[in-house]
Parts: sequence; structure tokens; C-alpha cells
Amino acid sequence: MSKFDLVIKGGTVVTASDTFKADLGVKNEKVIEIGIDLCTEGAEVVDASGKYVFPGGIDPHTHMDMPFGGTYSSDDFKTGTIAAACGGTTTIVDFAIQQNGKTLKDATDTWREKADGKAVIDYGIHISVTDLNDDILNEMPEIIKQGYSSFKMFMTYDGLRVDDGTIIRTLMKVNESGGLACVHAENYYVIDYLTKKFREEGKGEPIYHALSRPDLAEGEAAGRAIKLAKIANAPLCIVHNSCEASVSEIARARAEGYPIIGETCPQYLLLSEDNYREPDFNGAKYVMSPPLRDKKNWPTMWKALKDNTVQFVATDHCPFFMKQKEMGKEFFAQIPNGAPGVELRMSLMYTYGVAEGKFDLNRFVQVTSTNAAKVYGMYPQKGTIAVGSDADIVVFDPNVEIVATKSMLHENVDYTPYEGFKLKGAPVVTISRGSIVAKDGQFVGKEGAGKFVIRKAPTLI
Ligand code: DUC
Ligand code: ZN
Ligand code: ZN
Repeated sequence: MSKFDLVIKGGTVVTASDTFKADLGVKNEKVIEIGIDLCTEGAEVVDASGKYVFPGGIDPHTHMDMPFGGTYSSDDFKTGTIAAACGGTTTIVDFAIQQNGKTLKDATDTWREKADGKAVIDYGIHISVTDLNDDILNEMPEIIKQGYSSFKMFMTYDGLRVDDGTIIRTLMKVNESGGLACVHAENYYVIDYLTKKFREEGKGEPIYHALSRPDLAEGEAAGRAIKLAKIANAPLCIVHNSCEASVSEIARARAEGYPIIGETCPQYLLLSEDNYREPDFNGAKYVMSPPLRDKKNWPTMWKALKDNTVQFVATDHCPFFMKQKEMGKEFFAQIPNGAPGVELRMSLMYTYGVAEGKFDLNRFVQVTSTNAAKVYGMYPQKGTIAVGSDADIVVFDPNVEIVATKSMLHENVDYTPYEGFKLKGAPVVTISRGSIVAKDGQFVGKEGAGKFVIRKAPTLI
């Protein structure tokens, strides 16, 4: 019997805190040894010389096969996780949506049916609470025990949004049950008013999507949610922060010592409101919420990511084909909200974060993997390279130079918002629990090999 199933040889291992040369020995899906010149006899060998060896990426915010605005996001758990794997991500956390009048268990059952037997990498599931009552609150402790330990509430969107009463009750119950509450923070009434106003004025182009959802509407909702969290004495995660108006609220609360967690996404660091003005309905590609912002927010967003006001980068991956986007050809509010991103997250963050000198390699690992694992209760099973951790690893070549284009990607959609972006650095081998699932940007894994991750209580950072 060989000592290892797989040896990753000669690379530079990077974790959230350390950078060192070592081989990794993998057996039965786990890293079992980290050392120099590990024995390769009988083992599969991955040559990582001249490369970085990172913990596999964790994208804690995706929407696979999600019903939205009369259609469904176009990646399912098979195509979406293939794209993730090719891009160096080994775990996603997707959102199960509670339907009105249905239980949380109904939501998780529906999402497990979508994911089990299809996903090619591991996946956790958050729950979006949309319809709260005492029975739902009473269901929470048991559902948390089953590994669904985070709950998001939408503060906007007809049919999904909840009121402040729901937010405070959920914050309290989830916290006392060992879970984490999260919010999509945008002020519903501002958006509703401006959307109706633009409709009356005949302003239907994609740019009005951004103009109907001002940055201050996000800042107001973030600030309100933070105050509710303070009242509940509970931690809170604010997802997909897009602008200074919201991260300044997080920064203030954290400076006061409150456990407020923030997420951002590559689109809010690299794309801007100007994209909505692209001709021929191309602006619809970027219709997502919160919307892309004025470029003047970029330095604040990068700084927030570096100084830990924001702890991790997700994608909010929620793709729709242009044909689907055309549902809103006449009026922006009918364009399904969302855009692809799961496959390029690691390369974009390496290129524009590390290679451009905005933060170092260890911070890259923190924001792309470790911090999400901690906050969403998966650490140290995931999010690090350590003896006993899952062998979820990405071998990353920092010297590859490519230009992003849709045809090289596996996302089931007909465009990428990052078309033409120069990339420096790309994943060359992605390993999920000891099995190679992608090589040189091509999928070599197995449908259904991904497993549901039972997540525990958050570690606040
Ligand atoms: N935002 C999007 O753009 N799509 C899906 C859900 C969300 O909050
Ligand atoms: Zn959202
Ligand atoms: Zn989302």
C-alpha cells in the first residue's frame, strides 16, 4: 500500500498566514503530511514547481438554477460547479429560497434535489428566509444542526423581501441557535419609487437600473440592518457590498467592536456604472443588484478588502443568457438580475489584487478562501492547507498571461462581463478532496462527485 494517493510536489504553499516550499501528501481525501521530498511511490504526482499551491477557492455566494423574474439562472449545479472547478474554486455556498407558505425544510429539500448527484465540487447551502412565522423560527435550531447554518434576508425585491420585524426576530433566533444571519441591503421604498418614476417618464434603458438603486439606498439599508444587529446583540453579514456608502457603515460598526462581516464581489472592484451605457442593449449584461457603481468607489472597496472591513470576495454568480435579459428590452426592471463570475474570480483577484500590488499572497488566500470558510462554519475542514484538512487545493501558475473571453469559459451563458480583461495568473490544477477535477482550464472530474458540506457555527473575524 502506498503511503499517499496523491503528492503535490515542489510548489510554494500559501495559507492565510504562511508561505513556504513543501510537498503535500494526500490520502483518503485529506492532506496527511506536509514536508520536503515526500515519498511518491505508488502515488499520483502533481508537479507544482514554479507554482503556488493555494487552498481551493471558496465562493460563498452563488445562485445556481435560481428562479428569478419568471425565468431561471442558466447555470445549474453541474455546469456551474464545472465552471467553478475550472476557475480554481473547490467549494460554493448557494442560496436555497424559501417559497411563501413553505418550510425551511422544503427549501433545503428543493435545493438538495438540484445539487445532489450533480455538483462536481463540494457545496454548502444558505437559506433565504422570505416568509417568517413562529413555526419557521422554531424550525431554525434543527435546520442549523443539519448544517444549514446561515440565513439571508432580502431587504428589497417584491416577493422576496422581508420587513425589519423579520430581520430582528431572525437575528435573535439564528444567533441563539449557533448560526449567522445575513442581509441583501437595499432600501425597497426608494427603489420602488424611482422605478415607478422612471417608468412614467419613459426611461427604460439599462442605465436606469443603476439610477433607480442609488448607493445611499444601499448604505441606508446596511446601516439599518447593522442597528438591528446591535439591538439583537447578534453578528450580521452584509453580502455583496458595492460602495462606500455601505462599507463605511461596516467600518464604523467594526471600529465600535460589533461583529459585522462584509462581502464584496469582483464586479464592484473592476466594473462600473459606465458599463450600463454600452450600446445595443449590452448594458443589460451588467444588470444585477446592487448595481455597478461610479468608479470613484473602487479605491474605497479595494482598501476595505485590504484592511479587513470586508473579509471575503464572492461572485453572486447568477447568469442569464442575453435572450433571457431581453425580457427587459422595453423596461430595465424586467431584466432578470444577475451576471456570471464564478469561473474568473480567482484569476481576477490574483491579477488585480496581488499582481497589481493591492495586497499580498496571504491576504489573497484569506479573501478567496479562508475567511469565507471561517465565517460560514467550514474551517478548518476547508479554507486552509493543514494536516487533517480536506485536500481541496489549487495549483496556480502566476506567470500565465491570458485575455479573458467567453469562449474559454464553461459558464452556461453567452457572455462574460470580463471580456477582454487581461489576466496574469491562472489555476492549472484544481483538486477536490484529493481528486483532480480540472487541469489547464479543462474539466476532468465527475458529475455528482461533490458532497454537501455540513456547516457549523460561524467563527467571527
Ligand atoms: N442580485 C442579483 O443580481 N441576482 C440575484 C439575487 C441578487 O440579489
Ligand atoms: Zn443579493
Ligand atoms: Zn445573491
